[in-house]
Amino acid sequence: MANSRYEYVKSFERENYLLPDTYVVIRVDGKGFHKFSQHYQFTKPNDIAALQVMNRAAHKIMTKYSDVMMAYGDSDEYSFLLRRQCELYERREMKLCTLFASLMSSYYSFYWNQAFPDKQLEEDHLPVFDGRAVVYPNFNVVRDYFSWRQVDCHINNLYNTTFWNLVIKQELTPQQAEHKLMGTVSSDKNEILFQMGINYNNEPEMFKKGTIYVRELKDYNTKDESNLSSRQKSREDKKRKKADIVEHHVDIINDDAWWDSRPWLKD
Ligand SMILES: Nc1nc2c(ncn2[C@@H]2O[C@H](COP(=O)(O)OP(=O)(O)O)[C@@H](O)[C@H]2O)c(=O)[nH]1
Ligand SMILES: [Mg+2]
Repeated sequence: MANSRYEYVKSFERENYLLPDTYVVIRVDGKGFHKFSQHYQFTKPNDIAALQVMNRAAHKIMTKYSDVMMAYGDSDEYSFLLRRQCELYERREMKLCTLFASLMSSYYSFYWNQAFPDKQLEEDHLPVFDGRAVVYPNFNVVRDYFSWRQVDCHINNLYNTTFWNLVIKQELTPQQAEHKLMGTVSSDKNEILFQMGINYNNEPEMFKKGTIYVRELKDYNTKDESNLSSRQKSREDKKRKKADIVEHHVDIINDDAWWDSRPWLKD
């Protein structure tokens, strides 16, 4: 109903347009997954099938949105890197955050049903995700952002692996295990694991490194898209849509070659 006397209420709406020409990272995080994972009896410390549900949801989001150049996830969170010149929804922050959080919630539920046909989702224990967007001014900070998330994954996983092995294998109470780990550094935890016959290095890469999805462009020439015609822009978008989205479980913190061989992430 156009021009009704009520239409003035629209003028109360406010919108934040994410700064142009900056890298956007949207991070989604499961709400109350500590409880969620207990309720559905996730394997401790890592539930492969549940992590794969996260991964499939993130991969699906990347296939739908060609502006997402890479994604990194572990535990109940995923970070999506939108290319610098992304114009999705005019870079409206609320639109993007709510969209990505809903996509994650819906796809997670969908793939959950496939992965766990005999663990029906219950109305009081549904998977829901929040979302936030941050803009970064240059690619060094973007790299540091992903390093930050991967370090977090490593620290949490080393702690959780040690903690749950103390509880499950050594039959310590959670309080005793927590006490034993208090004030320990990484090498102490490695040693405690070693004494239980576990070499942390041999733990699955997905647990230690998290999951990285990259849109792998072929025959890429560095381009500044701001100078392209709309036809050329849509041709570039077609290439992004056609590109393979490849899963990795590698160290992206120190590997300059890994980043340098994917210059399109920067452009
Ligand atoms: N057992 C188990 N728990 C997990 C797994 N992935 C995530 N979680 C739980 O989810 C929590 C996620 O952390 P965080 O987002 O900080 O907590 P939240 O506020 O409860 O969602 C972890 O602390 C774990 O309790 C898993 O693979 N196995
Ligand atoms: Mg959470």
